[in-house]
Amino acid sequence: SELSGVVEYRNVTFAYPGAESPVLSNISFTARPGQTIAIIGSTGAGKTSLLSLLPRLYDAAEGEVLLDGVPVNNLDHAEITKRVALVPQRPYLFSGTIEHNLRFGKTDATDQELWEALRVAQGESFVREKSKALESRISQGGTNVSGGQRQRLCIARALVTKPRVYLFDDSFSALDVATDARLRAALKDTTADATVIIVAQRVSTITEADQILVLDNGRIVDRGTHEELLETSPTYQEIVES
Ligand code: DGT
Ligand code: MG
Repeated sequence: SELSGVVEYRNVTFAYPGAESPVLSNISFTARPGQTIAIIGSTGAGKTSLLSLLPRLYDAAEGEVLLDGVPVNNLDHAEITKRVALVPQRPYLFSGTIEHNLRFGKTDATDQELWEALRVAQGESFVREKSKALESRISQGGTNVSGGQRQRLCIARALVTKPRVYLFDDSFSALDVATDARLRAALKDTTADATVIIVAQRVSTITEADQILVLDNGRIVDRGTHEELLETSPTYQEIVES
């Protein structure tokens, strides 16, 4: 339905298979359609691990991750990927054309839908500038596009699927500050009714989030808006100043 896309983590604790200690402890939060939830924290804090549990790259041993009230462990990958798009921290492209890469999650997308996704992802001009545009080939591993271009193509690929939930894992870090700002402004319109969870390095990327979760050593140590955290969270203040 129009209102779907509610994500809830309920007392989630997670250890990687074979590892002794958990990388996430007692994580609880809710993200609703129309909201942007940001996750910030130092390297190794557990941000990527946290995101990976929703599309079931891993399953949490304790607690529950729910999508529209249903534990994801009761959903298969097809049901989850219909509603959830993850833009991974290390975005990957397939060898093939740009078009093939953008249609990966929705093979029947029209060219118009691809261009619209590229417009939002700030990828329209560099694709248009290529002589074969959408039919340009991506070499294996995507080595003939820059890191920032690769990120934008992967964001566009997620947009093409029109998911209810977007997970952006540090997806804006390879972009210059101006492109980052333009992209987020365009995304704000396109994803207005969706649930957005953003992992970010730069505080400027997330100042407008409805809620920021400060992750430290696998735990949510503080939460609030940017203004609230500036007042209350020494960990957040440290990140802002770094
Ligand atoms: P980042 O991307 O460098 O800012 O760091 P985070 O916050 O995304 O951290 P994350 O979730 O990648 O890693 C958290 C901890 O989990 C860290 O101690 C490394 C460990 N870890 C990450 N991926 C794996 C994995 O696939 N297997 C095992 N055993 N440990 C992992
Ligand atoms: Mg990470």
